[in-house]
Amino acid sequence: MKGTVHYETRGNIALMTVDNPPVNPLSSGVRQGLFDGVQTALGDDAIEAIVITGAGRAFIAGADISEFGASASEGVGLHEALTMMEHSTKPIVAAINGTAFGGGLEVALCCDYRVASPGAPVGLPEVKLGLLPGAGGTQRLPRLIGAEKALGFILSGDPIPAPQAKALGIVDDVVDGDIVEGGIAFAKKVLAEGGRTRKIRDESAKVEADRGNAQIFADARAQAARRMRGRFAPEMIIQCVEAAVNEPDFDKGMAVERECFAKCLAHPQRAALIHLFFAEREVAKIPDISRDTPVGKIGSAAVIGCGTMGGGISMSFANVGIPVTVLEMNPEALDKGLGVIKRNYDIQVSRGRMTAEEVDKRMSLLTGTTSYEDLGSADIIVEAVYENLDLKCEIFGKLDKVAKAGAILASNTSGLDVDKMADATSRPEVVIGMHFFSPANVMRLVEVVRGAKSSHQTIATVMKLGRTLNKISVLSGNAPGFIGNRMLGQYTRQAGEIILQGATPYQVDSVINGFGMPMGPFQMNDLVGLDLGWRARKLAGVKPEDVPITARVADKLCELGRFGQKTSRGYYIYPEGSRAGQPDPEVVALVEQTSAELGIERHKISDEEVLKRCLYPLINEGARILEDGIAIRPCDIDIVYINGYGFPEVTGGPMFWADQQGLDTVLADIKRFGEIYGGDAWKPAPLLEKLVAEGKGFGSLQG
Ligand code: 3H9
Repeated sequence: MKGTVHYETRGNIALMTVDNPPVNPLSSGVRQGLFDGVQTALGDDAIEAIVITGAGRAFIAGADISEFGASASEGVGLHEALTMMEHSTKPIVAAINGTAFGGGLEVALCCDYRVASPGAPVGLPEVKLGLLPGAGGTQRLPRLIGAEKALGFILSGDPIPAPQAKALGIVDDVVDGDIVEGGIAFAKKVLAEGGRTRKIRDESAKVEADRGNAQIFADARAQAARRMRGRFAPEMIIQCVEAAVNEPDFDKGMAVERECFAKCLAHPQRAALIHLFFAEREVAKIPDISRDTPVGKIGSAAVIGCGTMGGGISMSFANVGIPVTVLEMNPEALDKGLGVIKRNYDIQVSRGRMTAEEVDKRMSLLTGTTSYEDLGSADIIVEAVYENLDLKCEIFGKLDKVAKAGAILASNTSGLDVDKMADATSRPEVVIGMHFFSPANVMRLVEVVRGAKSSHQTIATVMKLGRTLNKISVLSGNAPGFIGNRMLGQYTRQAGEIILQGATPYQVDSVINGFGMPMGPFQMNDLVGLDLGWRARKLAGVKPEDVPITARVADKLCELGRFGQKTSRGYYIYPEGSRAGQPDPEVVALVEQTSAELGIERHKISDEEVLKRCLYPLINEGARILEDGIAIRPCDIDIVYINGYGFPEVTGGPMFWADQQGLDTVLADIKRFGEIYGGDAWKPAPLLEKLVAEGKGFGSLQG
């Protein structure tokens, strides 16, 4: 059995300490320990009250998530343990020493009283895992604090600190100092006042006051539709709280909760979101780099370039209190770049997300310079100039001359060869790629690109730095496009082909939006700017007949001055000040004309085909990326695609989604499209064929 609960007596008090490192989830041994401990205390006449606390940094982090979807677990169930507690005739005090999440808070709600350390966060984050509080939380919390507050708390899934939980009525007291002593003192006070138990299940005043108030639930549904579009769990949560309010019999409400919990448990979103929970933690683990590899301290940073990317990266450092020196080519560019940063912060102030003082503090961490000599004291220097390998190599040569010994030299490249940059220095072991995503101060993903000679310490330091910057770092091998952009290339090429063969850009985008991605490929092109590729082709002297056919429409739009959002016209028309584009019949005519020029006969393409043709090449390329060792595990690809490219969270990422579709059906479609359309995208990756032949999925490669 996993985990345990220590039982000891302190005079007339039984002290039970949950012990299941590192965060005390409710694994089999903990459930059994809770059941046995309360039973023992009830059978011991010398014991008058019980205190339950947690060992280490958590009280209880919730149910053991790794058990969901697994085969039936051993020992007593959580409900049995909670029933034992709830029927205790001796008062139980939860002494919440640290994190009390999900089932952990529900254990506390089964206790008669709750006291907490000031720093202990409490929350019901189940909704984030596609679940609902299924150990009575949806029934007990409304009885304790009323339906409206309970719904807000459960639907947000966000934890709150103990003092706020006290103000809401979730905990009875916040205790400074030793929480176990505080819990025991509270228990003694209860005993001194007559030893009354207090069962939340028997309290009905709050839910009776809410009974018949349909508005509470209408508001909750409207909020869920706005903030959690397409999610299954919120509606289940609302139905449970409705039952708590409208069903006077507590046990009948519990039955509704059980039914709704089972539906969530069986839903593919639950499996996907729990996959993501573990994946986010897994990507931090690098098989050949031990967890105790020493990491360097990053107390200061420098960023080369203060354009869109450089500015966002500089903000990311300043946001977490790391001073950063920003280098630009001349004072005008520097002023412009710093001005944009200030304006971005001011927008946050106008939206009430930041105070003017905080802006001043962050701006004071930014120092502008035009001299490389000023970068000598930085612990890390991030180069963020535009994508040109020669220029980047030249910059790395300069950095080699000024950077202090041990400083990390990173390139914010989206796909160029990091080893070439390392070769431009005398210290390739400290050179690494840090591919931020735009806007860099907002987007969570950083692809950390491992050069052939990047040292373990450099990699470990930069992976950790990502976490410090409140981002998620995924390690990629050094190959063109790394993980994300290599896959994106296949996706955008398909989208380009599909419109020439018969779909419109608007059909493609709408199918991708319907799948849950915030932007389709053409909306994304309009945002990024169609002129980037067009200009690059012109500079390189590419002849019109040599332009890839999938770029022909974009180039024609550029010839018309339609560069995308920046010119209010691209694939879409953007009315003054709007980012929501409107379809344009002229663009459809242009696409049709291009098909005719290329001799491509247009035909109707179904939405289903559009979706498969956009997404399956991602999976096929993902398999190749795994074969090539560019991504460590399938889940690394899932994290990249969700956090960098807007793949919907509820799918678990492209590789997890592929497993859920069935790799055999994915492969069959890839082969079918290959017969019809040909091309590299439809040559099945050997790994995909191997997995299908073995009857396995990408999940089998997780290790
Ligand atoms: C629930 O309770 C359902 C009930 O309502 C109904 C039941 C019927 N289970 O995050 P960390 C592992 S649903 C199993 O790096 P931190 C984690 O994988 C649950 N394992 O630490 C990692 O393993 P490894 C509702 C868990 O300090 C290690 O512990 N509860 C669980 O940054 C350390 O985790 C939640 O959703 C778990 N519940 O953050 C809480 N939790 O070292 C989920 C963690 O091998 N957990 N692990 O990679 C968290 O939010 C954070 O882990 C926490 C600690 C804030 C607790």
